[in-house]
Amino acid sequence: MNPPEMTIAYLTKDIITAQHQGDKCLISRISCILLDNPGRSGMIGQRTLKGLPRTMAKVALVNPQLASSGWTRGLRPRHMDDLLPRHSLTYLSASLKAAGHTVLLLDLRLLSSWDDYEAALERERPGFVCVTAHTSEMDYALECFARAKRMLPGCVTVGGGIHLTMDPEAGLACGALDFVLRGEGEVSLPELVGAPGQFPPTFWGEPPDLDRIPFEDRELYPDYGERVKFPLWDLPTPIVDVLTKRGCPWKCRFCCGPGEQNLYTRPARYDPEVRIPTFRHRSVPHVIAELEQLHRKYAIRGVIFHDDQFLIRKNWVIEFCQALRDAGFVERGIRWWAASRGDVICKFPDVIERMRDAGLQILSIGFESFSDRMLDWMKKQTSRDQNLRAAEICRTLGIDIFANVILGMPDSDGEWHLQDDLASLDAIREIRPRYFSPSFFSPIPGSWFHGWAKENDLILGAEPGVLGSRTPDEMRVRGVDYARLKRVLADFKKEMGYEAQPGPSLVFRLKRFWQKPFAEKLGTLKKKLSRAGSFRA
Ligand code: B12
Ligand code: SF4
Repeated sequence: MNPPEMTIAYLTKDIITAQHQGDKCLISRISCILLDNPGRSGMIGQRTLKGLPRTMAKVALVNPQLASSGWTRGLRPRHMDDLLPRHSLTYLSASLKAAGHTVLLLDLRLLSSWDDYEAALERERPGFVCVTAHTSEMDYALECFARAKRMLPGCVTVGGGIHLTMDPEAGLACGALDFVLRGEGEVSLPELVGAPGQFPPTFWGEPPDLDRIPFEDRELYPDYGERVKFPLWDLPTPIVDVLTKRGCPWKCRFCCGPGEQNLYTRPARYDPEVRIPTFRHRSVPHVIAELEQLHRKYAIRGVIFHDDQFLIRKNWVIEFCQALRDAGFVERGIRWWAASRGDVICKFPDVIERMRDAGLQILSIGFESFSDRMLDWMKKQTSRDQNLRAAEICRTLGIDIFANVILGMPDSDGEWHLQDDLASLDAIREIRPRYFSPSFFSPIPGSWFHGWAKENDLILGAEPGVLGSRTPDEMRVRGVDYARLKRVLADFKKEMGYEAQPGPSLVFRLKRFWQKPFAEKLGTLKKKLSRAGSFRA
């Protein structure tokens, strides 16, 4: 046997033994080796993955993220929405590659126009065009399917993600979409790509064991090593964002949480037609193994744990903090960001302290409101008092607060009361969080409020780009004086010094400019000067 064949033989033997003995960590380590050696993964994938793919295909994974970003914005990111790789696609890519398929990324943020998208399809001629979609991006996702079918009539189109999971018809009705995979895709998408004839137009993906799927294929974004250097908040760079679990057990009425409980589900044992939530954690060693790999590859110093809620199971968090220490991350000064809630912080201040000791620097808190009446109406299951105490706990522990507040929400009588928003801003004035993230209420499809607002005819226009997002700029429901609210918010931000948009620092931008090849530098300079009106080519 020559050395590469030997590696395959050993890996095959090891993976079978590991599967036999249920050794999840070994399987995930082997998955990493497979990802690091894509040439090998196809062969092993074919022999070991469940569902044995029959046809190897070229699969285009499409991110239609133009609603929160824009054409080419991913090339020179100014904001998190321009910057971060899409987890759904990096996870799906890893599983497709492990099954032997070839993957191609079409992220609209990295392209310049629809012509560019079509040219890439024409050039690459993928057999499958798979598009992910949040609500806010649905129009762009439909356009991606339509153009793919027009350019390559023989290609198979597949849609997935939260919006299509909640409403597959919204996609199928366009006539350019062949399959909607509802729920999670790591197990079932490679199977569909291997044998599309065996699947109906709409079906549920099999929820994966999170410790048995390969780590995210971050190199799907060829410049990932550069992306991690982008500064976010005050975390030390390089920064990666990582997920440790799927799902959230709370049911806040403004949130698409019930939609997520639809997304991360499995069939009930008593009736396979009924879907029930499967809230799942990755094991601590599995997350640590991924962090170690990221540290080896990118020398990471900052981590964003992008779970909806970081502290759900206390014992998991305690074990995780200890594991970070044991693995040397605390010693190396790795600092991190995570999200939590007022009630949870009050209930477990000791765990928050352990998190701080293990490197937690910024805690994003979903305060949402400081009016008990509004918190009850939102079914947030927290109180004004808990929110204030949670802030105090963080202040005492020296943890920076990232404060989330919803403004412009009508009360149960359908009326909006400015005093509720003023009460929230007063509390923020008192807390003085390091970061302030206000949003304007949106009855986002999938949330309880969407049904309520529709019933009460409160929705102002239903464009997915507007309803699917919460940025504090759009008019979304009747009865809110948005002009006044915007003025109040602008004055408040100015008074508190929050008005500057978080973006890359001047030093970072200069450094990035300096690293460019000479011709590109010249092009950028010309563009800047012509924008300023002082340059004529
Ligand atoms: C992390 C995160 C972000 C990050 C994104 C980081 C990144 N690198 O991708 C940031 C902070 C940038 C972000 C921004 C926003 N977000 Co966000 N975000 C999340 C969060 C917490 C996790 C998403 C995630 O990565 N999950 C893990 C991956 C693996 O799961 P997944 O995306 O569901 O993908 C799986 C399946 O859906 C399926 N699948 C997905 N796509 C496809 C495609 C095909 C073809 C197939 C077959 C399968 C498939 O397979 C995947 C693997 O199993 C979710 C909540 C949640 N728990 O899902 C909210 C969530 C997705 N965000 C939401 C919102 C509203 C936003 C914003 C619009 C907020 C705003 N500014 O107003 C923006 C804009 C987002 C956009 N692109 O349009 C909503 C979306 C609701 C909706 N109906 O659309 C969610 C559900 C939160 C909520 N509960 O309300 N977000
Ligand atoms: S707002 Fe946060 S805690 Fe509430 S359901 Fe959504 S993700 Fe869960």
